[in-house]
Amino acid sequence: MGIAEELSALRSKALAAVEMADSLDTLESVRIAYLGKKGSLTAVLRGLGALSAEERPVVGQLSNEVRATVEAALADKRRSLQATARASRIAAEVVDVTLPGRVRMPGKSHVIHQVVDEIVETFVGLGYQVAEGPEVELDYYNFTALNHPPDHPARALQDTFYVRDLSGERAVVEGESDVLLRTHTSPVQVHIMETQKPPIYVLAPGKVFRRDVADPSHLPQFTQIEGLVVDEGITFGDLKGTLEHFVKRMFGEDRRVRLRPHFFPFTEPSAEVDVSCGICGGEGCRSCGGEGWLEILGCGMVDPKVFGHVGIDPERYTGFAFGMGAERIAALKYGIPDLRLFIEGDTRFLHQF
Ligand code: 2NL
Repeated sequence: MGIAEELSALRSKALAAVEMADSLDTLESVRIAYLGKKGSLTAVLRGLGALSAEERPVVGQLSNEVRATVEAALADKRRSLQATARASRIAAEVVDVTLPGRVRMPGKSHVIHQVVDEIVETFVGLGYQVAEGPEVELDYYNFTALNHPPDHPARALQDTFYVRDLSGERAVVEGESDVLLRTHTSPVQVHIMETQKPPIYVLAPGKVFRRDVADPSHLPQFTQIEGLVVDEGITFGDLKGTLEHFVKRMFGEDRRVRLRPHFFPFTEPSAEVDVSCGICGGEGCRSCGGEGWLEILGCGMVDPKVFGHVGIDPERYTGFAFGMGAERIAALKYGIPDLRLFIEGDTRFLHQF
């Protein structure tokens, strides 16, 4: 076969290969195979030197035509493959505007946090400062300074979490005070009374720990909020007025407050505080167990013995204090029958608030 026949056979094969190519990658391999430096056309043209002077320009021109034809076919095919690729990409990217939107669950403040914030705002509005302190405390600040006798039942191992050191022994600081998880936030207020002079108006929210088994009305860890006022001329009437303001802000203007005598080691006199039932208004119904009243907090006038421990003159100053569980307040506010729901982390429950 002469070189001219070889060139036209090569053209047919190259055009057929271009036509067959089904992707841009295959098309590029076809180009390299026929027109590349080591391709078939170059190989055929190597025979050019053996031709006569008359044949050479003819064959040279033919080879240019073959190259131009194949290049044109390659360009056509490239455009068509690009158009196909683009069309299928667009088809794949089509947005179905009739699809329902994706449901998003943004995080939110925990209901207990919301309730704490609301209580804090009420007392900040009355001029109280907010104080926090360590969750690990000394027996002295948690019990002794608060007038708990050495044999008080709350100090028992069954009721309080005592911290152990690395050897497993009960941790003791300076050879005298046991280390424990605070059972109330009162120690925060003891620290305040040690370091600040009256007038003191302080609210102490935070986690507290008691060795209870969780049930509908008890949690081994809960959020306590205590308040303390120390000033000249503070009376039980101030305590009652303050709590009435708080209860109406928290539960509604139509709710009433009732105090029942009680005992706490750190206050004298002491009382437990009830709010009238929001369902029956005090008549007694199923939701308040027929009582008409729901217990919400404990309070009293600060025992002078507590002032003695922190160096406040009980002849000059009097004070009141109160304490409540935020989980219990939240349960009453929202009618939740089991405190454990607040700590289980079920977002179907928590996202309601
Ligand atoms: C409750 C009752 C109460 C106090 C807490 C207190 C603090 C100091 C001095 C005197 Cl520093 N008292 N706190 C007083 C009465 C009751 O809490 O039921 N808590 C969940």
